Parts: sequence; C-alpha cells; structure tokens
Amino acid sequence: MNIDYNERIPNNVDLADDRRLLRALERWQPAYLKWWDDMGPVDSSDMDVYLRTAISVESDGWAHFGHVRMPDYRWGIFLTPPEADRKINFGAHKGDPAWQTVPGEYRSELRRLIVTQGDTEPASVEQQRTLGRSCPSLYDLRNLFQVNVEEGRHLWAMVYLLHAYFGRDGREEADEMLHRHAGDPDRPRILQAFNEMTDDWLSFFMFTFFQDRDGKYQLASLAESGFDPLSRTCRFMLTEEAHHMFVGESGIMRVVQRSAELMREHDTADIRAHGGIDLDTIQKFMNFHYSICLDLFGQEKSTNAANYYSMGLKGRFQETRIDDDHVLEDAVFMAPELRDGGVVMAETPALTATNERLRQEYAKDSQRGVNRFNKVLAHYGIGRELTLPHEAFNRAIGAFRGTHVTPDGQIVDAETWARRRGEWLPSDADYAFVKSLMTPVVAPGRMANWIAPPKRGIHGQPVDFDYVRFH
Ligand code: BYC
Ligand code: FE
Ligand code: FE
Repeated sequence: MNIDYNERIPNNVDLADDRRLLRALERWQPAYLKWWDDMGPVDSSDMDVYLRTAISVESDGWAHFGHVRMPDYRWGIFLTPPEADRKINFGAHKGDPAWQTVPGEYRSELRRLIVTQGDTEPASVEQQRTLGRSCPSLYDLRNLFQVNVEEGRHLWAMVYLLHAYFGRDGREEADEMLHRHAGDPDRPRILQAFNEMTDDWLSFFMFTFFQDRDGKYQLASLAESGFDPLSRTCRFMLTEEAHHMFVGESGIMRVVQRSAELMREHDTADIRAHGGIDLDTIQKFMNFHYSICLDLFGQEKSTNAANYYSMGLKGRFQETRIDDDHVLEDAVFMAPELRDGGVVMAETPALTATNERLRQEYAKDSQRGVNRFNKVLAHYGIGRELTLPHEAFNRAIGAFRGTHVTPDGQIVDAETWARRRGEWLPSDADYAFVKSLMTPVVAPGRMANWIAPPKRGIHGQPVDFDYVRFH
C-alpha cells in the first residue's frame, strides 16, 4: 500500500477511518512542528536535503529518496504488516494470542516502557541540534539530518501508540515528550545518556555507533512484545536504525583511517598539530560513550526487567531463537558482580538478569565494530588497537556504581580516579581541541581534514553529489 501524501499524517494504520484518533494526532502535530522548529536542527529550515522518506512498508518501497525542504518532511506512522495468528512467545502468557489491545493489568508498565522509549527519540534530536553548523561535508550533513528526521518519526511511532491505545493519560504523556528536554536541569530526559550534549562530530559518530546501537537492542526486545502494535511498530523502526548505526560505524572508521594516514605521513602518533584526531583522544571518546551506554541497559539484577518479561511485555534479543522454556522460572544466568574487591561472574536467576543478558549481546556487537576499526589501523601498519573499556568502568547504574574502575578493570581509590581520570575520559582540553577542528565544509565532495571521504555516496549517488542545497 502506498501512503497518500495528501493526508496530513501519512500512515498505514487506516488513520482516516478513526476520526477520534486522527483529531488527537492532528492536535499534537502543530506542537511537534513547533518543537522541531525550536529544538530541532538549527538553521535547517531553508535547506533542501536528499532524504529517504518512508512511503510504504513493503521491502522494496519503504525507502524513497529525493530532495526535501526540511520543514516539509512528512513524518508518518508505519507498522510492519500483522503476522497472522501471532502468539505471545514468552512469560506467564506464553502461547496465548498476542494482545491487540492493552492488557489492563499491565497498563502502567506498558505505558512506562513506551514513554521511556519515546523519550529518547526527541532527546537525540535535541542533543544533536547544533551539529549542522560544523559539518565535515555535505554528505555528513545529509546523514545527520536523515538520522534526525527518523528519530522524529520514532517519536511519532510511540506517540501513535499512546494516543491510539492509552486514552487521556496517553495524550498527556505525548505532550510531556515535547516538554522534557535533553540537559534541562528542571525537566531532563528520562535516561541519563540522553542529557549529554552532542556538539562535535566525533561525539556524533560515537553516539550513532554506541547509543543508536542501544536503540537497536532495546527495540529488538520490544519487537518481541506480546502487545502486538508495539511489536509491529518496533519492527519497522529497526529497519531505519540500521542506517543510524552505519553512520556511526562508517564515521568512526573514516576518522580512524584519516588519523592513520596522518600518522604514517608525519611518522608520529601526535597528529594534533597536523589537524588530525589522535588515537588517544578517539579512545577516550570511546570509553565515555561506551560506558554511558552500558548504563542504558539498567541494573544487572532488575525486578522491573523480570516483571516486564513475565508479563510478556519485553522479551530477550531474538527471543524465539533461544532454545529454552521462555518462562525462566528455574533458569540461571552468569552476571558480573563486585566481590572481595574484584569483579566476578556469578550465577543469578535468569529472570532478573534479562537487562544484563541484553547488555552482553550489545557488548559483543560493539566489539565486532571495534574489530573493524582495528583492521583499518592494521592495514596502515599502526601497531596499536582501540579497545572497549571494562564493563565496570565509569558506571553510574548497577553493581559498579560508586566504585572506581580503570578501563582495564582494576579497582582504584577515589584519589587515583580523580588524578588519572583525564587519561581515560575526555578532558575539557580534549573537547576544546576536537571542537577546534569543527569548521564547516560545504562544497560538494570536499571533506574536513580530520576525516577520510566515504567509500561511496548515498543511494547510488556520487560522493560529490549536492546532498544538501542551501537557499
Ligand atoms: N538512567 O530495574 P532497573 C534509543 C532506573 S535508545 C536513569 O535496572 P529497568 C535511541 C530505572 O528506571 C533505547 N535511570 O531498570 C538511541 C529504575 O527506576 P525505579 C531506549 C535509570 O526499568 C539513540 C531504577 O533505575 N529504549 O532508542 O529494568 C537515538 C532501577 O533500574 C537508568 C529503552 O530504554 C538509566 N540509564 O531498566 C535515539 C527501552 N537505568 O523503577 C533513540 C525501554 C535504570 O526504581 N526502557 N534506571 O523508579 C526499558 O526497558 C527500561 O526502562 C531500561 C531500564 C532498560 C532503560
Ligand atoms: Fe530511534
Ligand atoms: Fe536511531
């Protein structure tokens, strides 16, 4: 089915047939557009951007490309088509038909999950709002805006669920999504990593590599939900998430490549004077983003997570491919904990360890990406690797909160931590240096000096295509 672009809100959920819902969303839309204007990408309202817009959910038709004036982007509501006779695949209701309406006894837990997910989407747009002013190329500027409009659409996805299935308090929650803001001291975003500003492009690539990857794993868990509309909405969001992670991975890869080139060319690791980002700095940014993203998975042992699982609301990653009973009454899982001044793996009930299990999947996936960065370094003959810090490093949630742990997993006292912190995490001077490189490059095909060009352009276009047109 193709979406009718004459409708105010393109969708594949038969919105036109539900006047009450349509009116609710049409009331929310101006507030959303005002939020986009106030809190979205700065200076973008006069730009034509080569964007992918979802016009159908069919595999061959959901990605339509063309230049769009930014404010005219049409944020729509798309769910993957229903699966006939879908069942609840885990928890106490395993085997029952999937819910098509909100299960009354779990209403508040379900709403909380949807609100937490929804809150991150506009948060990321707010975090990234000033980046357009310092883009390293038109290609990158286009990718930033692509990510931003799709995160905006992800907010629409969650707001649709709130409006369609939760009545009055759902509408109130939808309004609140536009009232909390990233980094706002009075009304911050719900999860801490979404209150940090992303105002240089190294941070942006780290964000889309690490933080959007949390998005992938959380959405994949919610895609297992017994609440079918949530499942279907997350499945479609995941198709968009792949591009966000591509932006992060290829972005870091290009920075690493350029740094390696400069190291070879000048025969030094200290490439700052040559306008490159040294590997020490890249490593520190990686340490920071990875550790705050590990926090996003919640506590190692969580009764919230156990409840979400048993209720059938949030499953494990690729739940149906796991070979066990999907109820987890007696199962155990190995989770890290602090014991006798060290980090040890200990058996814990699997039901309360689903956050930890997901975090471990995420860690493996992150490591796969880091391995690819290290291949680039090896290719240039650089005898050094980038590494993910220890899981206990710089944690603010869970068993390691309040304990000072080095990137290689040694517990240290507060004094040592304070003294050496700047070796492990970006200092103000590091941020200032990275920001000093962030001067905009907007001629088609040109790249900032600190980043290599991409291997290819977007959707078959050349790298020097005019991905963004200014007026
Ligand atoms: N910050 O039982 P626990 C994305 C709270 S990213 C602050 O372990 P739970 C995207 C917790 O609320 C994906 N507070 O928590 C990426 C709880 O509070 P109460 C976003 C935190 O609920 C890039 C207490 O600590 N989606 O899409 O099992 C760009 C006990 O913790 C944090 C989701 O997160 C934290 N990091 O786990 C754009 C999915 N962690 O009950 C978009 C939905 C925990 O004591 N959310 N707390 O008051 C969830 O599934 C869960 O809320 C969490 C937390 C996994 C996040
Ligand atoms: Fe998203
Ligand atoms: Fe994303």
